[in-house]
Amino acid sequence: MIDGKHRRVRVIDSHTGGEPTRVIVTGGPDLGNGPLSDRLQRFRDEHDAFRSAVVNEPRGSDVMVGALLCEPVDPTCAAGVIFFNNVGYLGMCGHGTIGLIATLSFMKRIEPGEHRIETPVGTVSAVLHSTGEVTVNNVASYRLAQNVAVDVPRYGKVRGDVAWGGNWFFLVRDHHMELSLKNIEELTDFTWSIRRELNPQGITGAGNQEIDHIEMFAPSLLPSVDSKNFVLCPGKAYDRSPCGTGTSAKLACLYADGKIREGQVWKQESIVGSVFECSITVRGGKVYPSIKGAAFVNADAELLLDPQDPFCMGIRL
Ligand code: PYC
Repeated sequence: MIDGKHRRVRVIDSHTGGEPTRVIVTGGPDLGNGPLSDRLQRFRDEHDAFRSAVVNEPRGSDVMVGALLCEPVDPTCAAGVIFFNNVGYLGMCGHGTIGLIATLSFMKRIEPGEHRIETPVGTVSAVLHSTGEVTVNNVASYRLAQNVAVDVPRYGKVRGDVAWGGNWFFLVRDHHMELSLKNIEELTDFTWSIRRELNPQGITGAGNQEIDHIEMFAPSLLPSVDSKNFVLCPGKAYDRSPCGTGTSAKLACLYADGKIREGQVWKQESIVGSVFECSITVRGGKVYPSIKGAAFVNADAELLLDPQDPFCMGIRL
């Protein structure tokens, strides 16, 4: 909606385990009604400034993940969604899907039960529980390469697995760092240094796709929680949640190593102490992770885009 001076964009903000999601309810770009992957391409090619306006400073922050609510192609789906961040677009987003479902419930568009959601990388389903928690049944996840070595300046050879969980991840195999908030700068420097070396050293996801998320693990100190992680996102912000797609990639690796069986619960703690409860099902030889967490709506607002504002479309990175 445009009021003469401002373009108005209705957003609903939430956070999932500390990681924010900003759902664009109205006022977003018209991307047509083709498949979500085509609409993502159009978003990227024709409306990238809108992405920056919503999630970058001064309205947003490096950690904000945007979610453009779309009409689904398949009428049996509750919604379509395109996720984006401070530097680009995400195939899928686990914490963001939990945030989206909590938002649709807040808007009274859905009731507890199972809902299908279209994303650019395929249709996922999500169960809204009567407690308000959400279980996301993610896309098939898999390990592409095991024990890959990358030479990292100042750190030497680092080994890890390359896996898909809806985004591409490099899962660091061994390190000697403590995963705690007081070490954020060191953890960011280490993982960013790895990230910068992957492409130049020919380490990519399938079809040469860039690996844009780096993940580290350590034992959790919380009772009955299996693991704690640190996840570096594409724009150098770290995920405050345990990262739904990153945990999916981890589950695929655990299954490939025979360390988790179908139905077994795996609890993943984030660097800020939030926890996702996860499991896998195996169908047709493929691993399908389920990620359970909770999101809290914390704003229902209108963004005002003033064409006279020199930073109207955000400070672009
Ligand atoms: O939860 O999948 C996720 C995610 C990806 C990037 C930030 N969160």
